[in-house]
Amino acid sequence: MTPKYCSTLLDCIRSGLCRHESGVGIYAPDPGAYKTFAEIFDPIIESYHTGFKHTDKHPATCFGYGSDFPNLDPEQKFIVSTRVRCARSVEGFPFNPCLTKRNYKDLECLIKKPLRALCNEHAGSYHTLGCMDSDDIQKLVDAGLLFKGKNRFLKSANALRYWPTGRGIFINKTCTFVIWVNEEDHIRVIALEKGGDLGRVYERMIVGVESLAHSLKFSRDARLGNLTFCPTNLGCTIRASVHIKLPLLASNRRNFLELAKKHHLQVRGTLGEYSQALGGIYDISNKRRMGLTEYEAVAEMHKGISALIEAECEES
Ligand code: ADP
Ligand code: CIR
Repeated sequence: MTPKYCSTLLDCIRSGLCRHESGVGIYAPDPGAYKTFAEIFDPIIESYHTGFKHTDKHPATCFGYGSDFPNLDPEQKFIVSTRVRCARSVEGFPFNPCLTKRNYKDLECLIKKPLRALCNEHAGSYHTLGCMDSDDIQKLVDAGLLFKGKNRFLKSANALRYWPTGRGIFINKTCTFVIWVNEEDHIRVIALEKGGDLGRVYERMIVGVESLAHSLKFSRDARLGNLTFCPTNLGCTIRASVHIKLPLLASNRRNFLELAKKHHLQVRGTLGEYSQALGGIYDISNKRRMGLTEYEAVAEMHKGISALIEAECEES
């Protein structure tokens, strides 16, 4: 039987109430909240994921092949680095605000097991946040590999309880594949590297998440797809991003954002959401994740970034 967590509407909207600068301002404290409070979640989902109606059903998983996506910037003129991530929740566990200290420890233990089986370029080591040196933590955060501990939106959503219990990071030997454990979601699978080889990065992420799926059962809803804490990450959960410099295009911010929007792209600052574009480097990614497969989400990003680069070239 599915456990009942008795989350309230207040539990869902706490972050938006506390943080008026929120772009979304709502989280699901447990998977059931998406159904219990569908009246408030569904219009937000439809708006964020552009047109995914309450009558729509998210498609089955389809990763396709990374080799379909040629390098976005073979001459290395615009793209600093490329990153693709997806999120997974472990079936049978609620999301952050409802997790007990015991749950965090059990989840970490469960997730750590399949990490030992990762091999070849994915092989690496797991580090429990609570056992890490603060200098090492800072170095990983600065390198964009580790989550920033004190995210104000997560704090106000009651999602940082018992920190750092159960939180941690797996890193491969070349720092091109990492897994975050128990930050915003139970699991974030991330592949990244310098340059614009989106296909290669995407393939690395696929192999990683498929390896975990051999031993872990993930939470999935017939209509919403993969279940995540934040409604913006539901569905295929993919965020494929580039750190990119487009100085001419970005000099007219309105046109730049309009073109990004036309291609369903989201523009963030260099250090993530709500940060600044340091040295003119933007984080640009696909925005929507529902109603389209993993493959289609990455294809949308590939097409959009190609269009931005083309527009930048036309300006010169
Ligand atoms: P997410 O929701 O995907 O976890 P965030 O905006 O919180 O994204 O960013 C997480 C981290 O990933 C940040 O440190 C950010 O700088 C880094 N990051 C995002 N995209 C890229 C990229 N294309 N190349 C390198 N680092 C990236
Ligand atoms: C907010 O409401 O702004 C934060 N909770 C972050 C929401 C996720 N942002 C996004 O665009 N993917």
